[in-house]
Amino acid sequence: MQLLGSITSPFVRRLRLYLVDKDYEFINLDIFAEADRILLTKNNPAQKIPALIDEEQCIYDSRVIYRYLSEKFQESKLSWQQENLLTLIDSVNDSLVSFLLLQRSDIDTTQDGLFFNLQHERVKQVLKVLNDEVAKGSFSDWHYPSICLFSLLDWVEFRQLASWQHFPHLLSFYQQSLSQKLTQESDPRLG
Ligand SMILES: N[C@@H](CCC(=O)N[C@@H](CS)C(=O)NCC(=O)O)C(=O)O
Repeated sequence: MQLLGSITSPFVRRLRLYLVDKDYEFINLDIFAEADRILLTKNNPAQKIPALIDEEQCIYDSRVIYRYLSEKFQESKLSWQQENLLTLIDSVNDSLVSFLLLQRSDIDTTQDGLFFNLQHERVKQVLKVLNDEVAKGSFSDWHYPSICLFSLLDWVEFRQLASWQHFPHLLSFYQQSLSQKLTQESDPRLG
């Protein structure tokens, strides 16, 4: 199995953390460089990372890749509540990936405009809910939703796209997660 991705992507890191004890090859791409872009496009026409290659099978999108892998390893399915938590985490991730690309296109993401205001509102609202969910114990095990939440929080801090450190439960969850296997080695700051 090969996982196409990058060291900096939070969507890729979640799968690297999930696959910690599994046998696979991580292929680190620079998705904006021509040669790597050709490889990416060949394996995922949507031109996004991650993509997973398992013999003849190629799977796109971290959510679908997780489903594929958890079936392959015969693990139990996520509950609907956990699926909703993943949707919340992905919504913040997607908004902030858009912001990062806008910033790299020299667009001011702090401006007062519908698109920008909607993303800011979503990020604020969802982080608050995730903080409450940590307090309720929804992330007390190091399962896939926890891996995804940690990957998001660390990436947001690394890219300085929003602040979440004032949420006490998110902060203690983050600090505790740093002791999990591979979290240091998969640090996006190494990318
Ligand atoms: N829903 C996708 C999102 C993946 C995604 O947005 N990946 C980013 C890197 S963090 C990407 O490839 N962006 C390239 C682009 O938007 O052109 C997933 O969960 O895999």
